[in-house]
Formats: sequence, structure tokens, C-alpha cells
Amino acid sequence: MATYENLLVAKDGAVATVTVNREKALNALNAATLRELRACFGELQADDAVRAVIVTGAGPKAFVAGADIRELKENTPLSAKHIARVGQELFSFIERLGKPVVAAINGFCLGGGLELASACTFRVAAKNAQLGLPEVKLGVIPGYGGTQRLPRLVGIGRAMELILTGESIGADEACRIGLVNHVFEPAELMAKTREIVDKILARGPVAVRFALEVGYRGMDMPLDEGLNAESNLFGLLCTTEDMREGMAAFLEKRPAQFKGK
Ligand code: CO8
Repeated sequence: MATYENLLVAKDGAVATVTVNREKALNALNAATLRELRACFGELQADDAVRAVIVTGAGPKAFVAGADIRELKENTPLSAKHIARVGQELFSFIERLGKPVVAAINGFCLGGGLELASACTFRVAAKNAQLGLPEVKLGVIPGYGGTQRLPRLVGIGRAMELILTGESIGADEACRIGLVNHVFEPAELMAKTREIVDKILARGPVAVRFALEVGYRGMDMPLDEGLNAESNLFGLLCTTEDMREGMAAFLEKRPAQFKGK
């Protein structure tokens, strides 16, 4: 892996943890960090040994407190559109990485931070997390996908209340509305996140990959096309060694030994 100025990347077995590391600015996403995230996720996608990614923020206070407002305020309409597209493309790349990406939200998760988390496969949070899209307080709107992904995650009414008031919500409320899946004690966040990721890693790797692919592609399809895509991949999975192993293991009452083939 390359080394990055604004990211820490650690690999442990098949899991890579990417930590946004600008603690003094509450891990705000400046242009350099966006570029590094794109390069880093490109590397992680290409690395077959990496089968899942956890994203978090450095320090005890923030996941990511948004786009870097110091840079944002210098934008012209054209440069703002360009940087919004750069961020959107990055987050779409993360969303369609082909590997599960879990956001471990360890504090403030605001603006671009919540947009990053929303592009992850799912989110878990520490009890002290605060989540919101405060852009309207700055006279702008979410620009890294927040107006599109948040309604898909929590429904248009709840999303619009968050976007239009700019107010943030705590971890328990985020869990209640389905924005995060679990809330953990801050000290346990990373270990508990890893436990969930390890469950995924124990499952059939090709099945996990296909489920991710068809689940996301189906979001952009009419139901009938999505169902057809699902049945095609189901059929394809019936050609794999993993399918034979998974079903044999069940019938023989033993854990499956998947090979990803
Ligand atoms: N950008 C830059 N610096 C930041 C940011 C940020 N988003 N958030 C915090 N910081 C900095 C502060 O300026 C401060 O720096 P310094 O010590 O040099 O003054 C340091 O981090 C610590 O922050 P605070 O002293 O403010 O810490 P508090 O605990 O008092 O408050 C808050 C924490 C509530 C999180 C507060 O920092 C805050 O409100 N931050 C801004 C949150 C926000 O508005 N985020 C949305 C930004 S806009 C956005 O994300 C748009 C995305 C789409 C972009 C599209 C491209 C065109």
C-alpha cells in the first residue's frame, strides 16, 4: 500500500481499516483527502487479499465533520460543481467497490462525513456519535450525494427533516430510523464492528460478492429486472464449489470451508 498524508491504512487478515486522519480539523475532507481516498480505495479494490473494509475517523471526537469549510468557502460555481462531482464519484466508487465497506462512526459525522458513511454498505456507531447534514446552515446543500442517498436510506420525510433543519441526531435516534444498524460503547466500537465483518468473511465469498452486486444494481432497476438479475446470479452460484461445500457442510452438521470458487 502507498502511504498517505491524511489517511491511515491498516490490514489485519482480510480486513483493511481506513482511518481519516486529520484530527485537528475533526477529520474534515479537504481536496487532498478526497484524492487520497480515491487512490486508497482503488488499491483496496485491486487487492484480492482484502475482502472487507472498515472506515473510521482518527481520535475520539469525530468520524468526519464534513467537507473542509476553509476550502469550501473559496469555491466559484464552476469549481464547486467540479469538487462536488469529484466527491460524488468517489463515494459512488466506494458504494460499488464489490466488497463490504462498513462505516464505524466514532463521533461527529456531519455533512460530507455522513455522505461518506451513507455510501458505505452499512453503518454502526458509537454512543457519542452525532449525525447530520448541516449544509443549509452554511447556505448550501449536501453536495456529495446526501440529497440522494439519505432519502433512500431513511425515507424522504425523515431525510428532508434532517436536510432542511440541518440539525443532527444522536446515535440512538440514528439507529431507530435505520441510518445505523448498531450502537456500541465507544471503547468497543472497533471490536464489535470487526465481529460483524468477521461473520461476513466466514460466509461464501462469491455469494457475498453477488449479493452486494445485485442488491445495489437492483436499487436502480424496476423490481422485475432486479428479480431477473437475482435469479441469474443464483443460477451462476449453483456452478460453484462453494455452493456444494456450503450445502454439504449443512447436511454434515459442520462449519463450511469456503474457497471463493
Ligand atoms: N471544516 C474545516 N474545519 C473544521 C470542520 C470542517 N467541516 N469541522 C471542524 N473543523 C475544525 C474547526 O475549525 C476547529 O479548528 P481550529 O481549532 O483551528 O479552530 C477544529 O476543527 C475543532 O472544531 P471545533 O472547535 O468547532 O470543535 P467543537 O467541538 O466546538 O465543535 C462541531 C464540533 C460541532 C463538529 C463543529 O466543529 C462544527 O460545526 N463543524 C462544522 C460541521 C459542518 O458544518 N459540516 C458540514 C460542512 S459542509 C459539507 O460537508 C458539504 C459537503 C458537500 C461538499 C460539496 C463540494 C462543493
